[in-house]
Amino acid sequence: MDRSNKPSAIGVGTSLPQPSLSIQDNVIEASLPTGQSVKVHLYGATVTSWKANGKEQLFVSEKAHLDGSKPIRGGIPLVFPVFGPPPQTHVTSSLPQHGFARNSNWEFLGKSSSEAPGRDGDRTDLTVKLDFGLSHTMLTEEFREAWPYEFGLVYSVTLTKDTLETALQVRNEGKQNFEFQVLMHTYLNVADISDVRVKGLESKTYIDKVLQATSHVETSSALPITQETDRVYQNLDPAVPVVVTSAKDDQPLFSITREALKDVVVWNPWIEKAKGMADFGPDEAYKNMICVEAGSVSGWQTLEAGEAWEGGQSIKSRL
Ligand code: TA6
Repeated sequence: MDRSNKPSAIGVGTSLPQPSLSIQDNVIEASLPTGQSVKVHLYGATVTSWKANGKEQLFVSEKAHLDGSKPIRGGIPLVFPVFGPPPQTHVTSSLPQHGFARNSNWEFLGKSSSEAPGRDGDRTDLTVKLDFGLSHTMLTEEFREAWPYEFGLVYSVTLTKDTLETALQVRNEGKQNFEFQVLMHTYLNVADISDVRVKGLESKTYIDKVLQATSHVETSSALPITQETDRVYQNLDPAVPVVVTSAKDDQPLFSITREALKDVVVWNPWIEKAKGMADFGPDEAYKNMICVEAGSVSGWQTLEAGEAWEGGQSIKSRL
């Protein structure tokens, strides 16, 4: 792992109380003096908790495997270098669904804190950034054989008073070009899926994986979720938020903006698929989650030897 880019701790004024950090059983937890916290499992560099306004913002299945035996069902699993079942005629063909990033052991590279101007401008708020690394030398032999490229990933999880940001840097450290897909498979926690609407998708083209991957154009300005939903919305302006709102008062629950990620997947397994996943529980939990997943999955990013790519998302909660 090229550690030259290891973040140096950015000193903040001693006037502000520092973020707290704990590392235990391969889980990194950080919290801000303003009460927000984030938890990341080194397995998959999977964010499994984001608390803000005193509430858990992410959904994690009660039956999720947290022992590294399989990808964690919930939080923010990281999808790389392929989204979905790998194409059988592609170099990723022998990788598992969604690639190897979410089922590999990452290393914690360090924490840095910084001050950001508060929303009302007259005070500074503390932020904390956690960096995680994965390189080809850290993969299992199975994964290395399945995708024989020299790469380096640095995944940054940044907690601020109002947002959670996740960003991935992909570096091609070898001599061969490679192509990849990437997605942040975010499971958002909602009180009642029947009250949820998703805005910012109107007039966008999407691939509907429930309808044999046929192409459609979104006509709804506030998409309800009333059945199994598995849609890849394509070529969105990353700066235009996708907003999860409450139907009863039209209040925003989550607002997601992206950088370099032009696709957004909306997924809810609904009743039958929820029952069919052994690690999804309780069965009724489909009512308390919606996946809104920022990604670059409609084609392939090509990275030439020595090149780097960066992309990420910023989620505002309970605005
Ligand atoms: O992002 C939606 C999706 O691709 C669905 O098709 C469903 O497969 C979901 O991901 C969960 O995939 P997983 O491999 O985590 O069971």
